[in-house]
Amino acid sequence: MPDDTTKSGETTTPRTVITFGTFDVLHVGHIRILKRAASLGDRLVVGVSADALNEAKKGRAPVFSQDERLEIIGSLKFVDEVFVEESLELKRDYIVEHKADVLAMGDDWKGRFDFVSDLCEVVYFPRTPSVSTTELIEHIANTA
Ligand code: C2G
Repeated sequence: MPDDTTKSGETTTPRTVITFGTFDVLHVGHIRILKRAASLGDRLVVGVSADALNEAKKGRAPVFSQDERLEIIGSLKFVDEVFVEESLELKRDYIVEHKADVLAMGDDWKGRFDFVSDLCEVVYFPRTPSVSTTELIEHIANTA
């Protein structure tokens, strides 16, 4: 879809949604949050956490490297662009750089990004209960 065209085919500035995550061992919770985020606009840009940031956030290396997670998320039909999220402190820069109109996150981050609401809309979606990468890793470790 040409950059200056919205889903309805009008030539106005497409509404850009941005979201962030590690998206390691991709599961239905990740898919649902990405689909919901995409439904808020015309294009979805996803900041995929760098391996180093993930170690800082979760105290362990991700199962899939940042390049693999970038490839996985970038191949999803409702994702238009991916980039590496190097730091949790660069939200304002990433929003400006990608001309985001909306920041969408799961509600486990509720309120944490309200500080950018002068730049864009901030939306928190309910997390998908009872599925998480950490639980999946433990389950696989226990049943392998
Ligand atoms: N998520 C969800 N339901 C789950 C698990 C995750 O809706 N069962 C959502 C999270 O709320 C988040 C996104 O999926 O919006 C990615 O989750 P993670 O991969 O765990 O990433 P996280 O550590 O939350 O990184 O700058 C913000 C961070 O990069 C977010």
